[in-house]
Amino acid sequence: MNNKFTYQEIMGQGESWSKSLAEAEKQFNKIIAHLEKPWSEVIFTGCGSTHYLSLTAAARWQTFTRIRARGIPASEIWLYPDTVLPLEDTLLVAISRSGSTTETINAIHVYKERFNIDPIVISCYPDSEMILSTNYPFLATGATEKSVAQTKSFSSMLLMTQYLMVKKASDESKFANQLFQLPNIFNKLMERNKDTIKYLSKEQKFQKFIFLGSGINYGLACEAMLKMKEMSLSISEAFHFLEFRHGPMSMVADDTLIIGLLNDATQQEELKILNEMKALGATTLAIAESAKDINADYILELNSGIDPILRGPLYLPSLQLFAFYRAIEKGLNPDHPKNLSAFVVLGD
Ligand code: F1P
Repeated sequence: MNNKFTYQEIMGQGESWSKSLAEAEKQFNKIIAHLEKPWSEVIFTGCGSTHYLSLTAAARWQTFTRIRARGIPASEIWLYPDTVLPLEDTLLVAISRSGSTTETINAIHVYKERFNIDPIVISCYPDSEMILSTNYPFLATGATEKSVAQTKSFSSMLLMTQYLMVKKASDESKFANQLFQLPNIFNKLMERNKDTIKYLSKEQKFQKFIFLGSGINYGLACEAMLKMKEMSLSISEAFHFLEFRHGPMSMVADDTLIIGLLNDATQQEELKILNEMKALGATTLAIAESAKDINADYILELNSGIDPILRGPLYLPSLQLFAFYRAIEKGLNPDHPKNLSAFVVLGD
């Protein structure tokens, strides 16, 4: 297990988060003026995992700053700009672990042609084309990883977007203090939940994995779904909680594990769906701040004390580890996922 670099990267996230926050502090003065402009909208963009990161960041950004924000796949900006780019000046935040993905590079070109503005680029590689092409780089060099499937790079770059978001707050210090607590929470979180995750990953009856997340947690559910696909080649889907009733629940049977990423404020409504699916034969796993009043079959408790808008990175490591253990259980090598490369470069 320990010889797999994917495992080391998953378990090294606490350290990566510390490095990324320290790096953010050092870089922020270079982009603060750009960030402070009176943007009418912020668009986050990326591909694959970093598209799901964009969804995750946008939902938090709009909730926290009240400025309109969207997460859009880079290929949509590149090839269908009129369907997604507004007319007025918009801040683009391009997110790319490699900084070399063709679609995201092309989306940046379209944005610069249309608005004559540089995007903020969040990436792990300082010498990448995206970073070298902008005046507003925001690097997470401590989050580079060997694995193809993004783990600590994803959560660290999410942390970087939350760092920028908090800087927009009037009472910044309250939220900034919470952000800097996340690395210390990581180790206790993994210690508390790893046995449940390992046990479930060995359960052979589970052949379908459904990740449910709503509001600020939908993008995280999508990313957890992708990890399960990339690492373990399992049937894995992601839906908004209440959307699952409108057809997809037809898939539920006793081979189905439903993983619900619960929101504090709406968890009673979300638990209803988990309980209904239990009645149809599914097994349920809830991830929540507190296990209190939760009647799922299994629970991963965060117990963080961190505001919901900032605790997003804490939902991921357990689900990344779940996908990792499931891959090992199936005799696969999560360090080298089938069919995939670390990033996608398209020919002419
Ligand atoms: C984007 C990406 C990853 C995906 C796979 C291929 O890379 O699509 O999200 O998991 O590794 O590349 P990047 O633009 O974030 O480097």
